[in-house]
Amino acid sequence: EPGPRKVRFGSQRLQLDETSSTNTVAWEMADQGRLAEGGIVIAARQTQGKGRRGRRWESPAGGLWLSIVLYPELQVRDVVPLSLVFALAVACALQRFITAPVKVKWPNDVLLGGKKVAGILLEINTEFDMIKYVVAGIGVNVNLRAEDLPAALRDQATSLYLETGQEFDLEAVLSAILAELEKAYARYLETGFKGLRRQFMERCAHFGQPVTVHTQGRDLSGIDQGIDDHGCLRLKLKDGRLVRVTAGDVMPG
Ligand code: BTX
Repeated sequence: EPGPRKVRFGSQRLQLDETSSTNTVAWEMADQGRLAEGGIVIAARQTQGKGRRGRRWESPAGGLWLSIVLYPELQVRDVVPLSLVFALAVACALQRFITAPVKVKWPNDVLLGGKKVAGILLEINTEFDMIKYVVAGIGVNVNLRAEDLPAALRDQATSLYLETGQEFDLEAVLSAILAELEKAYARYLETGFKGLRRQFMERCAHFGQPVTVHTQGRDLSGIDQGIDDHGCLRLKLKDGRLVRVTAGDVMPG
């Protein structure tokens, strides 16, 4: 049968107790050809968990901290929207466990009660515009207690435990996440962002609301108009102009 090959997520698994960053470990393994496509590196704790733009990601025990390696036959510009595709998949997976709505915030966050419960960090290794591999890092605050997070983060970060008062089985949450990621990835390879757009629109955090987007060193304020077929954020500026943003940080207001 021709058509896109199906990648199994979690086909290979390296389980670590503590590491600097699962993205760093997965990157090195992929470089050495030691991680099959869909293979994961997962750690109970990270000492140097990474967010985007050199930011830190708090990764104490009680969360899911994992990285998946992929070898997509795609252009770099078509790989970038994967952070949103994966955020959506994680949101769908978490929704299986809780009733409160799980939202997605462009381009890579998963929100619960308006606070960040999970994040995606996509790192792409390219050579002359060709993709060698992609490492998709996924962090989910599952059973974190308030005291597991620095005080400064408590009004913007949450966990499944903090929102529900319940503890969740990490392996069960992990299987749900891997299943949803696998499904979303296959769908994306088949249809591009188009096939996922509706699902995203149903889960997006700030649609129709005023937001400020920090992008390329400046702030753009306007109304969130959702995303286009390429996964770009559409923003209607105060002067009525419609702009598309490919990367940035969104804040409400
Ligand atoms: P981001 O740059 O969108 O978000 C980072 C920001 O989120 C931080 O600056 C801080 O304000 C806040 N933050 C830090 N830690 C947490 C937390 N545990 N929960 C909620 N908010 C937090 C998001 O980057 C991408 C995160 C990916 C993390 C995974 S974990 C496995 C893999 N390995 C690795 O080093 N990173 C990825």
